[in-house]
Amino acid sequence: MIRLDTLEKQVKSTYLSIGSNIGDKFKNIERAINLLNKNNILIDKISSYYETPSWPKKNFPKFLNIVLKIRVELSLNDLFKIIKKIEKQVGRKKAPRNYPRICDIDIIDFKGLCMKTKLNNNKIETPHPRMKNRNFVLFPLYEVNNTWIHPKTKENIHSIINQFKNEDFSDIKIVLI
Ligand code: PH2
Ligand code: MG
Ligand code: MG
Repeated sequence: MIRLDTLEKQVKSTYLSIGSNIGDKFKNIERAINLLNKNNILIDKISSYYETPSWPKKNFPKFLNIVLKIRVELSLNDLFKIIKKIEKQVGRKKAPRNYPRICDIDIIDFKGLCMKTKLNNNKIETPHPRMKNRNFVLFPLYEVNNTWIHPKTKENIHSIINQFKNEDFSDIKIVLI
């Protein structure tokens, strides 16, 4: 007999990063989670809330970041569309790259696949091309799956985190809500 958990494992997990550094950052992230739920996105795990300086401009307000482990049967483009809709619903406005934002949702890993697509003016790439040196992605990702493997480089999450500088460890704090 096929056990149900064996079947479920066949739907490979997807990982999202949510960040906010304007207003009530915790509430903004909570709203994004509620809206993902309303869009039938199944959330398996939610990491702790992590506070880090804004990268690359440390003089911008600090970020609150989390990672979600989710399961979706959507295509990458359809997931991207839902995410963009939710960012707007939470209140995101157009701003230059890396500027403060109410809600940013990034696809970190889509079902362990390596893909590049374009939707309107947006380039979509998975795994996220700049994730490897971001402590605010890797630490919460480690918390939701400590056996995660980078789909492109095949490195495990331990060796990626081991390449971090001292600053990457001292700059990040878990925020108790
Ligand atoms: N997101 C960015 C740019 N810089 N810095 C932190 N700490 N957290 C983020 O989520 C973040 C950032 C672009 O989306
Ligand atoms: Mg981002
Ligand atoms: Mg983004």
